[in-house]
Amino acid sequence: MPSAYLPSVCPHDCPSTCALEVERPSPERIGKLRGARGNDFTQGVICAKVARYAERVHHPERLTTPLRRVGPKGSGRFEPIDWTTALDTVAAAFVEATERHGPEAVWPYRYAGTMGLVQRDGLERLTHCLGYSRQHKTICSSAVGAALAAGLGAARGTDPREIPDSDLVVFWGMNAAATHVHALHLARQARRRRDARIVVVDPYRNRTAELADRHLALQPGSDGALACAVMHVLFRDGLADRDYLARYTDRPAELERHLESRGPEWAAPITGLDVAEIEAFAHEYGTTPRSLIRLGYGLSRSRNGVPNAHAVTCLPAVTGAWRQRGGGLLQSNGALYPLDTTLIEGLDRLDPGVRRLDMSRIGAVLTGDRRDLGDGPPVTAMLVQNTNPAAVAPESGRVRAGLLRDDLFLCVHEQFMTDTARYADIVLPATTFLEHDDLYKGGGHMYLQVARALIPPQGEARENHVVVRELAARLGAEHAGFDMNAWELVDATLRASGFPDADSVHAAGGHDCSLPFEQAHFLDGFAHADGRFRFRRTARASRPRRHHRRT
Ligand SMILES: Nc1nc2c(c(=O)[nH]1)N[C@H]1C(S)=C(S)[C@@H](COP(=O)(O)OP(=O)(O)OC[C@H]3O[C@@H](n4cnc5c(=O)[nH]c(N)nc54)[C@H](O)[C@@H]3O)O[C@H]1N2
Ligand SMILES: Nc1nc2c(c(=O)[nH]1)N[C@H]1C(S)=C(S)[C@@H](COP(=O)(O)OP(=O)(O)OC[C@H]3O[C@@H](n4cnc5c(=O)[nH]c(N)nc54)[C@H](O)[C@@H]3O)O[C@H]1N2
Ligand code: SF4
Ligand SMILES: [Mo]
Repeated sequence: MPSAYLPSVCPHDCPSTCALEVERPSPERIGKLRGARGNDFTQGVICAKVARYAERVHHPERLTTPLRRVGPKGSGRFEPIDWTTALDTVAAAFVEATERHGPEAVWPYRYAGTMGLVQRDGLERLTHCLGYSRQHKTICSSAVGAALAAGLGAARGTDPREIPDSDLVVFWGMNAAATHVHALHLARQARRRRDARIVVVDPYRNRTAELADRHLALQPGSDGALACAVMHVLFRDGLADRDYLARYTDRPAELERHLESRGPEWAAPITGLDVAEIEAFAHEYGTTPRSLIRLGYGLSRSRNGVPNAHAVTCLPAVTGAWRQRGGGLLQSNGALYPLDTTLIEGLDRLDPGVRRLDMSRIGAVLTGDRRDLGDGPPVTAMLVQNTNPAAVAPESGRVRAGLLRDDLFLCVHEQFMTDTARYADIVLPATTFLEHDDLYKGGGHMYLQVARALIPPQGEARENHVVVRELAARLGAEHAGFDMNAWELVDATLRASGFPDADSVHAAGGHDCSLPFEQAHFLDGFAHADGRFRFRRTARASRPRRHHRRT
């Protein structure tokens, strides 16, 4: 008898957030995974990595019991212990750090190993309830996020389901062939249907550039110069939509004057591109009404990522491509989901007076850099969930030096013995998304989705939410969020936010949060008080917002 396929949602930090169908050959085992055919964004497509996820879930190297370090730090020598002992040890270490240095000596550290809101963000609730050091989440998207806030006023844009109606798709700082296969899939539909052209703006000839019609291989960090030169040509050659500019933007005349001295000759030496290449691209962009920029995260990787990304977002405001179906820009649709996450994150207990440490500076923080610590205490205790900073955080030498500190207590909750887990004093085994319930926003699309556990936890693995609850109980943290299980939290969060309840969203295979065309394309105004796109970034808007969320 063929085994049934059950619904789930991919938890990876990927704009596709696929609706999945998961084969379950027996109640304990996962078989094949495929994209949900009924979902008009996923369209039955998933990446090779997740199609073979059974290999990860049932991998012989999965962590299956709590472990205690027995050798020197970083030696990788551990012995199995029971959960009660493990959690008691973590709680005792947090109490000791608090008694010695105050609660800011404890730094719960997390990122996006899972994008499920309950399992990803629940650690915030423990943090806020106990006054532990907060975390500034800078490692991925803060620069492009700030650029969207500055120009558009919100992190949202063209519905990606319009991509097949585009005549020109520009992948700008996004290697879609590897990182967002669905955007490429949709662009190829446009190519087949309408002869649409695909352009890639990327310093590197990546897989996406290989299959593009045009590849602008600019110098890293020079996107602002290219965007200025393109806009210069648009104004110069009558390709700017002056009616649109007057109606929808803040200071088009000032912008035009600013660009007078910033043409292709000016930009060529900065970007490393030929004048002719810039002219050709500017004309192609300016003469194709249905032009869509799919802006990726690549620009976020440089110090000047905010002005560069903001300059790119100015392009459709100059041509008025926002007026067109299949036109405009999409970086993230994170703002489509107006969720009240108070219960999950314990926002009602957030004290803005508690210090917030920059996650990308973990090496500096752990090696006692006063620029990060200020007058505050050192960090002497950590719980790491959903991230592997020893491998992914900048200045890895300093990160490792910090993690090796004898006076640092480190607990890592993981599915596998990662680089970071190897430095831990206590390692806790974590479930995968197929073993727990959660709620997911689609950053690159428009569906809010929920998923239920399909198999029991492997070995003694426990979900993040359970670990957070168990620690809360031991540390005396009280909050309604600790009294619910994950599904109850999902349900209560949906209800508090005015969405259908969790069972209904589950039964419907997701909830479409897309906006009508007029709103999605900002034809009713951009998301600033005056409704205008801002060419000028105000000092305030150019900084990441305090609670800016990545999606
Ligand atoms: N050199 C280099 N560094 C980079 C980048 C790069 O391209 N190159 N990219 C940067 C970017 S964009 C990002 S977003 C970061 C990403 O860096 P990380 O946040 O470290 O991302 P992941 O590797 O996706 O996830 C980290 C861990 O989470 C674990 N995990 C998954 N699900 C769960 C769960 O439910 N519970 C628990 N407890 N653990 C779970 C996984 O096993 C994995 O080891 O790296 C940044 N750093
Ligand atoms: N298979 C797979 N998919 C993933 C991930 C993964 O680890 N594996 N990670 C996920 C995560 S966390 C994220 S954030 C996304 C990121 O996915 P993308 O948005 O594609 O971002 P990156 O891969 O960081 O960089 C994209 C491209 O930007 C280019 N780039 C670098 N600097 C610049 C610049 O200054 N200007 C321009 N124009 N381009 C530049 C790089 O050469 C790269 O080809 O992918 C997600 N998808
Ligand atoms: S494409 Fe992205 S969201 Fe879809 S299955 Fe792969 S990692 Fe998950
Ligand atoms: Mo990322």
